[in-house]
Amino acid sequence: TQIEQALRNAIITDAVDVHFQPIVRIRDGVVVGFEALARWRDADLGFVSPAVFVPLAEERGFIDALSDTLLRKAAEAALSWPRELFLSFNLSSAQLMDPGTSRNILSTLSRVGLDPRRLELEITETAVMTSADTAQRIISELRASGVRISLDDFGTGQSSLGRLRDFTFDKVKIDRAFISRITSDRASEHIVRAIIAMCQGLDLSVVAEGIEEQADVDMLRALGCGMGQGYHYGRPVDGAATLRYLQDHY
Ligand code: G
Ligand code: G
Ligand code: MN
Ligand code: NA
Repeated sequence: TQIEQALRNAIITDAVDVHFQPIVRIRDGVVVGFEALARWRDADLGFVSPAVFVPLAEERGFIDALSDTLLRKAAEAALSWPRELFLSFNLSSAQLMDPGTSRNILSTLSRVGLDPRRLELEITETAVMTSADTAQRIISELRASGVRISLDDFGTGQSSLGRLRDFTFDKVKIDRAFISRITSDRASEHIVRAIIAMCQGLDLSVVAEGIEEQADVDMLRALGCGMGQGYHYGRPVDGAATLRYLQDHY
């Protein structure tokens, strides 16, 4: 298809870009890391969402090439940051079915020169479920090298709680569906409260996604949530704007 050919071409010509969104310590608003988010604008197609082109690359079998180039760019950017903030990078489900993934990631990091302890990989419940044994092996190999693993979009997948028992994660990212209603809907507030308490008991870090208002911050601070992310703190922006953001924020 046209879009597939354009995407393959964009990978070869290094035209797929990475933006970064701040992740902040809620207690004091200090920036602790950034999530890398793929961005692609094609001359003919215009902006294409990663929600479209990532699944396409998975389906057509070139997600490794796409992810390699994105991780390389993201890791290079992370090296230019003035502090040793962590880099959070999304892994797709197809990558968790491929036994070569851990080696690919570690070799990209080593080529760029980014310490694996600065990398966090975001995976979803659906992804770990589809190929549990392979996923578990990939996760173990990466964690053994110091890479941390985040469970993304937490609360929206299937059998979330069992995943926390069976797999080894470092962090949980509470899906923004809960955060967007946290000040208006008592059920969402109770669910978020329970997730935070559970994470404390399991010794997992927790990030609230989709924070858009100061009222959300106030509530999450009262609930003892460690980290937050969302438009309230900053939208995803390109590498240069990320450096400027870091000059203006702690
Ligand atoms: O930033 P945005 O809302 O457009 O992202 C849409 C979806 O694409 C999100 O689910 C996000 O996790 C995913 N995504 C963004 N960048 C990457 C990437 O580099 N790799 C993978 N696998 N998914 C990504
Ligand atoms: O699936 P994942 O959580 O990786 O997707 C992250 C996506 O959420 C990014 O595409 C980003 O653009 C989007 N996002 C980040 N912060 C906010 C926010 O505060 N509100 C909304 N609606 N979307 C957000
Ligand atoms: Mn994510
Ligand atoms: Na998420």
